[in-house]
Amino acid sequence: MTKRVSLTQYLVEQQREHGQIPAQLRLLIEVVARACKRIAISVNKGALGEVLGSAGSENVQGEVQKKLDIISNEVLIEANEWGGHLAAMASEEMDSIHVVPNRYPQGEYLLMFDPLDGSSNIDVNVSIGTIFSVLKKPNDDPNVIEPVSEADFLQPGHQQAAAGYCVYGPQTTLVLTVGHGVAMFTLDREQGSWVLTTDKVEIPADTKEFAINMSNMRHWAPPVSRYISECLAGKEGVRGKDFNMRWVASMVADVHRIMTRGGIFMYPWDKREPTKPGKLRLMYEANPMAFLIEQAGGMATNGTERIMDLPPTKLHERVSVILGSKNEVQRVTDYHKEAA
Ligand code: AHM
Ligand code: MG
Repeated sequence: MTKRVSLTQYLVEQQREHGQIPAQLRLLIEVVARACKRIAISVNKGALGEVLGSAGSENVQGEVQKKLDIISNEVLIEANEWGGHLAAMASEEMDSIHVVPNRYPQGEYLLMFDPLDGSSNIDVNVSIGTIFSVLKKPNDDPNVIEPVSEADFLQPGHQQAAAGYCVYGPQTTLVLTVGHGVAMFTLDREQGSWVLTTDKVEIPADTKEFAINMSNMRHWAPPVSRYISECLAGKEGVRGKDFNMRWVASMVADVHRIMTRGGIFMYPWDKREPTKPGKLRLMYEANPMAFLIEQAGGMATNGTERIMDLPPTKLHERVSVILGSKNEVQRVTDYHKEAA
């Protein structure tokens, strides 16, 4: 029988090999992974756990919150606030940052999350997920402990210490990077443990599969329309090959497919909301996914710039997202540059 490697063992070995996973970061990742197990239990119960449907409230972006959005947010906060590894948290579902209460020790990390991505898929029993990103609290003077503020979170994605997502689908899978490649862990439900099932994930540079919400076609910018129409033209067109389309409408599930077999995912800026840079959130969705995608050999841009180099100006900032197989993302990015 092959030896099973647990999440803890993987992290310990990463630390030995690269010496860059401080104990606090290891603890943080394990706590997030444990919270994801609890969220998975609620997701699996569905109607039996009375967790489906709307909570009757709206988040800061004016989106209707589902019961599971709120439950997942609370699970992540409760699990993380007492361990001493965090200074503060920020979530897609909260207006402002949640500073670790005084009764607990303050750690040096900042955690950001989209507690339950793909909310529109909750009630229809389609894959959903949790996305998270970890930054270090900036500290100019090690002798002075500054109170944590929202400005501490506004760091570009390339400064992330770790990022990951958990997909609640037919299997519950945790996908993680601490900056040395990407690893996937599958939840063994009987044992309650995360088992390493794929190490060193590699996204093929070429693909014949794209993911975009086609119903927005009439609103797209010309470079996006150009790219997709060339894909749709198939073998007879300039690309000379047939493309397939897949769209789950849960970013986690769409990105997970790309992590598994390649592809390109786009949620580009469109004319519906001309003044907003895009729909997806930079801090909770785009940056962590961009970090994972790049660590697996892929590419992530907003059409013109690398997502992880964008300087955030506010917590709930939105961004245009194009990510996945390198050669395709490069092509769409080139189309944007040519059109500029
Ligand atoms: P959410 O965080 O409220 O669930 O919104 C994000 C989701 C993404 O997972 C997905 O890519 C996108 O919204 C789908 O949006 P739409 O169906 O409006 O095109
Ligand atoms: Mg989301």
